Amino acid sequence: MGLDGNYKPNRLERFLLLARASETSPVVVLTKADLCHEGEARIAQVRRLCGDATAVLHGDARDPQLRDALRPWCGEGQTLVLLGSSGVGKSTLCNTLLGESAQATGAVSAEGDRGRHTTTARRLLCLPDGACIIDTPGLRELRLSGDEKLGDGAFEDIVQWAEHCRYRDCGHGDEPGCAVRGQVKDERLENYHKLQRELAHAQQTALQKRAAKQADKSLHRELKRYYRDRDRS
Ligand SMILES: Nc1nc2c(ncn2[C@@H]2O[C@H](COP(=O)(O)OP(=O)(O)O)[C@@H](O)[C@H]2O)c(=O)[nH]1
Ligand SMILES: [Mg+2]
Ligand SMILES: [Zn+2]
Repeated sequence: MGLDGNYKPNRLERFLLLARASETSPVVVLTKADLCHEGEARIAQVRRLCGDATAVLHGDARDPQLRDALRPWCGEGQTLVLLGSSGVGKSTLCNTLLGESAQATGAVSAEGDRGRHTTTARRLLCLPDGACIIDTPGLRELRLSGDEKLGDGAFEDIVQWAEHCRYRDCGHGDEPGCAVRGQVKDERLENYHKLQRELAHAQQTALQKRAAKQADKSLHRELKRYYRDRDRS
């Protein structure tokens, strides 16, 4: 994620959930540190959000220092996949890790638009220290598959606080004795609820979705009949 205009903690929470559910170890790389004045505060926010188990690195994607910082993940037998919005510097980071310009970046060259090469497909590259890296085109959307666990990604703190709520099934809405509400920022709690709804939907089987849709339809028919009869009388 970029520390510039791309910065959005909600998106990161979603990415972390997906990474954990796929049993990969996420490493957060915050790029464009050179372009952001609020860098320090944002980095601290991301660290809090990720917890101690997830490495958070930051810097200029073109800077070899970032390659040194990523060295523990770049050895023989390791495979890396770059995930992030378009333009955050994935291909740039790839080049930095390669130490040569093997993957085109989005910089517009002197030839104008014809010189513009951005990533349109996934590419598997080999890094000097032996790891493989997959550069991907930016993701416009990331939908949960249903296998994710909310407590297993970016929301461990919420799950822990929830144990102190008065009610076991507390929804952390306006229930009395909720231990989560006072501890977690509103925006984060909202995103948690949003992802929770999305997850519940993704976990429905195709059959359940169809049944829910049928129930909606028949309710709709009932209503129509009701209004028609009422208007007649
Ligand atoms: N200033 C600055 N520019 C960056 C950084 N990372 C990437 N860029 C620039 O951002 C543009 C998009 O980078 P690119 O690697 O193609 O992004 P991708 O779509 O994620 O692969 C290019 O012009 C890069 O030179 C960074 O950390 N700092
Ligand atoms: Mg790219
Ligand atoms: Zn609660």
